Amino acid sequence: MASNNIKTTYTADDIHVLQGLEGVRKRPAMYIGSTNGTGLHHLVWEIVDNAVDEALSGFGEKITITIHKDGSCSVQDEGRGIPCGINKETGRPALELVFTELHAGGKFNSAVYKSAAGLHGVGASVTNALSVYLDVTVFKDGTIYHMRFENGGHIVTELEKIGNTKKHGTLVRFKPDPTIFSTVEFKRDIIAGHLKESAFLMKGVHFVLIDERTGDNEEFYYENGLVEYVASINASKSPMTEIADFADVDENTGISTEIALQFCYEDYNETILSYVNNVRTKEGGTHEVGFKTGITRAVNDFAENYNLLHGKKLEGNDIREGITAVISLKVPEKLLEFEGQTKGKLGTQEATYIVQNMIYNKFTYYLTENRDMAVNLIKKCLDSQAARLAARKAKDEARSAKKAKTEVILSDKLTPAQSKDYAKNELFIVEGDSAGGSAKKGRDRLHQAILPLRGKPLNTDGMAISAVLKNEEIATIINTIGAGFGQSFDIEDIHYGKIIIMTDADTDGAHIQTLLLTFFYHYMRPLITSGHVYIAVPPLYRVFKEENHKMKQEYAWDDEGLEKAKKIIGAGYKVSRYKGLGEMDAIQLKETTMDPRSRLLIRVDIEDPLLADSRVSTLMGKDTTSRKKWVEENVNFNEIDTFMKEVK
Ligand code: 1YM
Repeated sequence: MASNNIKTTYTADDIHVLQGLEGVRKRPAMYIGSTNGTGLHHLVWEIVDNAVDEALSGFGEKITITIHKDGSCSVQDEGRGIPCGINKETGRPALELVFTELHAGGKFNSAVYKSAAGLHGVGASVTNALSVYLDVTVFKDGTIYHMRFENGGHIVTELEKIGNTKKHGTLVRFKPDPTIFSTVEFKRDIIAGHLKESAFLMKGVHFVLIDERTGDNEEFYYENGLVEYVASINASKSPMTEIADFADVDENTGISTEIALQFCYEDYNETILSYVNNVRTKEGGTHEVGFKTGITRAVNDFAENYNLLHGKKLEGNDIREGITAVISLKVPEKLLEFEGQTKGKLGTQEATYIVQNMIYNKFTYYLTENRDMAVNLIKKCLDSQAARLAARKAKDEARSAKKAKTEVILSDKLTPAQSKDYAKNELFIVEGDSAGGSAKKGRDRLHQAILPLRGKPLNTDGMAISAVLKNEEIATIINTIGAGFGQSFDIEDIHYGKIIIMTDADTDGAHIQTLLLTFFYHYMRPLITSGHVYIAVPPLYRVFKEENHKMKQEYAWDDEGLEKAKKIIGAGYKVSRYKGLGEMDAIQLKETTMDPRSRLLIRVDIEDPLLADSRVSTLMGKDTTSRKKWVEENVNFNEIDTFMKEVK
């Protein structure tokens, strides 16, 4: 090895390490989910997670993320600094292991609560493997240490001491590899959203975001954590209660629980967000089960004690109408168990009774202390129950009426599918009559139905249901989907497995998408949460050439695809750029946007209700300039929005 710390030879150990990181480069999606914008931002989360774990262990109150002009990103914390001593087992510095061994962070560190371990977290070495450079500076024990990797984790500067300091903490700067990712542009909004969520969950920790590209700085800091989280989700609703906040630590297991909740009028949805060690448990799990049981028992017992039920019992659904709750658990690593398709469901059995007992006791006390509010709440639950029973009755009657007649009357605007196999059927909601016409001709008659929209559907945000229903477009959509709306919406009754919104790739099209999504979000939320709503992505380009009287053609969805298509078609190609769906004939529309074998669909997946709600208010509020600005800045048709998952 050369004396200037630049590594020139490789040992057997290095080869072993490089094999690990090489594997990450060969199959990046296995480690970070995808190589699009979502995957790109995973690189940031891996580094931020380590800084967050350190803060969670009680070291450092400020984490700074900087997006630099050269396309790199840095994360700095004020913790103890990654250990720089030699690891006995391997003879190499712990810091080196953290950035070169897969899962090393989780394996070697001693944090009791680990944010990402056992979940999606794969470790800082993955960020290193997928970067053109990664530079680490550690401030620890009076010394500044430094190490640098390039080209997917090759050491170019061994761990070295470069100076003295009074500071302590870790600074990691890395630049994503453009040969791996389809985009290497960090999105400030996405990083800000992630940091804001972390700040809500970690009260007292400052998260600073600096965007050197624009000079914008932002700080996320919440003294009251979950309470402010609930307040921000409910910002545009009408609360019926104050925000209640409960916390407890179970001495036997070390599991700590914090819950903030609030009930609102005029909202039939329940919004329950749960987290374990600061990671969202999207599929719920034992803690959510415990929460629901505890709340149901507390309300029923209280109501019974005060003779408010007259022999009736309230169901959980009746009680939870209009609730917003954030549940945050800290579970020691040895008790962590995750289940479910995406490992987003807590399996730890102990969490059920711990959360159930905690919320039962504390919520009962809370009801007793706030008796007027409690009586109001129970009235509201009884109203919900009455409405639910009435809706059920109406539906049963409608069902038997339906059986008597053979066909339901459907709008004459709808071109229905022939099949009655609802799960396989697809409803295309299409912008404009002309595209609607092509879609009608190009569809698969058996399984695809077309509903053209004239003009824009209604902005339903904050609107009374009676007014919403008066709108013809909305009424037609409700009728066509066939499963009711609001309280009486029943996902079991939907007539289509996929509801596909097909609009032009422009600002107006984006606006129509969000108007429809707002409507679904407020009145048919399970349609979105169970993954039935999609957005069709029409191609932006057609590349073609006539050769020996035959037309050769390729479609492209983005600039990268365009270059590929040009190569495939070869010299003499022509390119046409589509401005709207109307420019495509029926065959082109079928080939590019409707045929399941070749189309590109985005599944709408609103993961973060906070983002979803703020997105809805930004877009649907009266202020049209901010709406236009938001759409222009955030809806990039050349790229897949991270709100949504790309599916074929
Ligand atoms: C900007 C990224 O990685 N901070 C960080 C990481 C570690 C520690 C402190 C740390 C952990 C422990 C002891 C411990 C990590 N250390 C390791 C390992 N920020 C960032 N700050 N001392 C320091 O848990 O015992 C992995 S992460 F494995 F080396 F201990």
